[in-house]
Amino acid sequence: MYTLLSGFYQYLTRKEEYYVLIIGLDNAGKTTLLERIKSLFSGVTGLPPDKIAPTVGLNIGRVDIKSSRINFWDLGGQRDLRSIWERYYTECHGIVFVVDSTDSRRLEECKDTFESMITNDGVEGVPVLMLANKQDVEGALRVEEIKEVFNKIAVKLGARDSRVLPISALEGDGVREAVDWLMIRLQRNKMTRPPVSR
Ligand code: G3D
Ligand code: MG
Repeated sequence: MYTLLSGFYQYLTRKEEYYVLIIGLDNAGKTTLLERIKSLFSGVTGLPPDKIAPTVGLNIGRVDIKSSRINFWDLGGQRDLRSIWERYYTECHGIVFVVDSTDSRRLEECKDTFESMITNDGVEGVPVLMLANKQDVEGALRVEEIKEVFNKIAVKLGARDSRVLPISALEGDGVREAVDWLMIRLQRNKMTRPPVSR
């Protein structure tokens, strides 16, 4: 009887786990975004912005949404850390690429980084969400302007789901919508990249 009940309990509490990479150049706002997602979706207050140090290695955030668990991996963005990203490509279910919309000087570097990610065999078929961050800053590039730059390489995205959305990780604007978009795509892409069942 106990086995039966505990089996039933496990069935009810079973979660599908997904892994999502948060990548982008250093200073784009990846860790701020991760902390914002954690505070929005798990009720845990994230680190205050002045406590966020440049990421060396990996920050992990785990949030439960409905019957799914999403593990966000915030990978460091400094040039010499980017080579590590591809080790995670084959295991992830989705990718969030964060762009600093206030840094037009590094837009070209950002584009090259995006292109080398998107053309990597390991990410084939994985939904990609590009976030134009820091929209709260006056004079920041608008989504349309960011899209224009990246449209040139959009053909390389192939048939996968992709989108560019505006956010402010610092103030939280657009973050919920971004995660909602991602959730739907992860579910939709289940056949190609099945979640881990726990
Ligand atoms: P990273 O993890 O991609 O390297 P961080 O980036 O999350 O460490 O953020 C880098 C800097 O950008 C931080 O400022 C952070 O507060 C700021 N930032 C992140 N998101 C936003 C945003 O949406 N709006 C604004 N205005 N700033 C943002 P500091 O000054 O601490 O270096
Ligand atoms: Mg960081």
